Amino acid sequence: MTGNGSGNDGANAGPNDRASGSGTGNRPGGVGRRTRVGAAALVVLAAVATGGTIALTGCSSSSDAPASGGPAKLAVTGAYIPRPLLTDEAAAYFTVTNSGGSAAQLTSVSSSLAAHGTLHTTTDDTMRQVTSLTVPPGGRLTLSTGGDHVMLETLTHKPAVGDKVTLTLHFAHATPAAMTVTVPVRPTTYHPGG
Ligand SMILES: [Cu+2]
Repeated sequence: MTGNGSGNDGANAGPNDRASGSGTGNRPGGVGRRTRVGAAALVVLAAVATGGTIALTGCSSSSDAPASGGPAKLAVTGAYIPRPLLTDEAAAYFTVTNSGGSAAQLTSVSSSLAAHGTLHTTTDDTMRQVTSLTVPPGGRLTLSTGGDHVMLETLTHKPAVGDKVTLTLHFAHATPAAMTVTVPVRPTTYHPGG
């Protein structure tokens, strides 16, 4: 930019505008009332124009977000406890199905049969305690012999085949957060469907 005079318009207009606005102080009351009516009419027109704009905006902003992320919806099936050979611990197996849209975690299991329960995975025939097991959305968590399982420790008594044992499963990211199931004690060598 070189100072060739084209930027002078704004600088010259400022003082003139301020001078022309100085005569508004001595307006009679009647004129003021007429001015308010005119202003009200302008407000109505503005509202109509604005309303049309809002309606158009509303139509164009509709979106079809994917229906993912619904809550986890869990069901427990096929639970059983093989009759333990030892008196101090037993295993528990079951399947948790998740028909919802979000993952949930099995975080602990408590039982009328044991002082406490722990969650284990099995890798290369080695059990490892874990703090949670995931139930994937639209999928299932299967606890079975040689795989993921619950260990019930410090048994209150040694159960017999045919006994019923209460298990309460505690979940994170699921409603309800706990589910109680009645579980049969099966023969030690029992396998589901076999
Ligand atoms: Cu174990």
